[in-house]
Amino acid sequence: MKSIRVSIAAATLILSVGLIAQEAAAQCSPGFLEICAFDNASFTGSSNRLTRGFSSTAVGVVWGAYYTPASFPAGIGNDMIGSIIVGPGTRARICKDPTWGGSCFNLDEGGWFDLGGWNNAISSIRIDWTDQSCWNGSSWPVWPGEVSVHADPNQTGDCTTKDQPGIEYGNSGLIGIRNDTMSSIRIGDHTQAVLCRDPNQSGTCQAFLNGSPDPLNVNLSGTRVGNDTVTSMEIGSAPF
Ligand SMILES: [Ca+2]
Ligand SMILES: [Ca+2]
Ligand SMILES: [Ca+2]
Repeated sequence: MKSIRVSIAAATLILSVGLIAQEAAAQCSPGFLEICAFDNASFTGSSNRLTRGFSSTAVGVVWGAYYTPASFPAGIGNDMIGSIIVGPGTRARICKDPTWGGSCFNLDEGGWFDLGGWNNAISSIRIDWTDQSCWNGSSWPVWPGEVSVHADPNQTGDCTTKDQPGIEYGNSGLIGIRNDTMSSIRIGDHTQAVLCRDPNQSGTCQAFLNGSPDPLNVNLSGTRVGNDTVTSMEIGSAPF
């Protein structure tokens, strides 16, 4: 098994390859769609799993969006995490402030990350997965009932894929990218995305319908809902 250990300093990344005894003894080992977060550096101290599959929020279960420390699992507190292991097929984004604010950093699959200068700072965590990820450019698969959202035009910049039809993503925390930054989306086939400027599906809203058998790329600049305005969204089969 190959493992990649990364130390995050203020502006530097140090990578080395190989398992050491300490890593092999880590008390938490993440599976697919999971990460393990540890209180201390070097994968020690109290720990718990954060998963793409489930994360409870104030409004129910929204997958992979730990946008506030209140949604972190037991044993994981605000400004507490010292190291993280990312499971296979999984990616994560860590931010120093809640709701994807402050400095953020992307963690790739299978990595062992000592947070270094980011120790005791993390306040929001997003879990993505690799085979459905928008991180690698504009040709990733987006399936029916899924919409990827992007901070920059032409399906670039920070992004995540939303895949819970009928769930009201009522704020930017639940959507998974910083508020009022959405500039483009990619809609799965026979899928609809309703985007709104204000929280909880209010304010100016616009439905984007993809009735074709292929994913549809949309830039929000020039649309009625507009660029860098979206704060809430809902997805469903087209039309709904
Ligand atoms: Ca913080
Ligand atoms: Ca933007
Ligand atoms: Ca807004």
